[in-house]
Amino acid sequence: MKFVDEASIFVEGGKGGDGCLSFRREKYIAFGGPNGGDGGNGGNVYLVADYRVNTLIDFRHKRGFKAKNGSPGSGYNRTGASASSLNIVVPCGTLAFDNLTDELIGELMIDGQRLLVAQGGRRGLGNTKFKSSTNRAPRKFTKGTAGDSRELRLELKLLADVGLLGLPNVGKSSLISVISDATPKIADYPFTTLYPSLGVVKIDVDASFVVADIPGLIEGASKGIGLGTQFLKHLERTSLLLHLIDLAADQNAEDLSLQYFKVNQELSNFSNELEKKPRWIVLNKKDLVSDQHVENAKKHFKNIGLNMPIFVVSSVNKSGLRELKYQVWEWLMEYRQHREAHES
Ligand SMILES: Nc1nc2c(ncn2[C@@H]2O[C@H](COP(=O)(O)OP(=O)(O)OP(=O)(O)O)[C@@H](O)[C@H]2O)c(=O)[nH]1
Ligand SMILES: [Mg+2]
Repeated sequence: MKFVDEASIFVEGGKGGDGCLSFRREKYIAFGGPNGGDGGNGGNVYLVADYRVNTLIDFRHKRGFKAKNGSPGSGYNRTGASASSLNIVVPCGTLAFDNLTDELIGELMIDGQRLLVAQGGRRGLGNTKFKSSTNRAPRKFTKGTAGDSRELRLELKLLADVGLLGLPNVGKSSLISVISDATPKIADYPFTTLYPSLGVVKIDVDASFVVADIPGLIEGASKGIGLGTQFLKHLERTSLLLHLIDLAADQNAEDLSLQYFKVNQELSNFSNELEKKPRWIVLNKKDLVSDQHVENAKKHFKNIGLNMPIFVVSSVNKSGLRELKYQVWEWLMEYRQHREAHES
């Protein structure tokens, strides 16, 4: 299964409406002057960022986008209507390139941001516009011009604050489904998630953060085993990683850290920078194991010297989620303040 984080589409602005050639024809007026109106402008094509869209997958089915043409001008100096713009919705974090020249046309990072990708054609002028003192009955008018057209390559880098990481089946999608508005597929088999997706975690009316759920990693992923590590690039811009461990997968607390080390190895093969990113351990599926097992697991993770905060949750009976959400939020606020202070 190919991971869709790239799409190529064809965009074309609408044609400008033609100007009109027309003269006044009225009884008893021998030489009614020109009255041909201008055409209307062709529609522009824009890309518009929308945080509710997560992938470029829809562009596999629809590739061509053409804005409407401007209407032609008509007699009695009537101007043709300009065509409305065509808005193509893309996820936040989309980069748009000209496919022929490879030039970066622009990036759409913020919800609602718009990028002009094909200008509509210009209106043609009616013959009225060519009237002058020396030519009172011009037969000249112009046609509307064609709209710009080009092939775009869209690339998506998800813009998430927090990335979920872990072996398949540990409960990444379950976690994002109970802390955010995301509704991913969840099932009791590996590789349920085939594409990264985003969820918005609401803390308050104007306080929220974005979490990315990605497919599970297995040993050898950096060599292409399983779904590979290609989607790890979507975690590059996150600030914090939550590394999920399935408490119920091993009877022995010592074996649980293998889940950590396997994924960590793939991460470090992929990128040093990603491996060094702040990371917290989230022990999931607490409802399936004894309190003793949880205690042993916590102790074990502390003993091996990872020096990371450890959280214990259950996505099924929703325990530990509130604390996790608020701690992440507080950490992010501090991190952002720190970064802003650094940048200014
Ligand atoms: N009992 C229990 N089951 C859980 C919990 N979290 C997840 N599960 C179950 O574990 C299985 C895998 O969950 P997913 O959320 O699909 O796991 P994932 O990590 O997204 O898996 P991939 O997408 O394949 O990498 C499902 O059957 C879930 O119902 C939990 O806290 N408790
Ligand atoms: Mg999943």
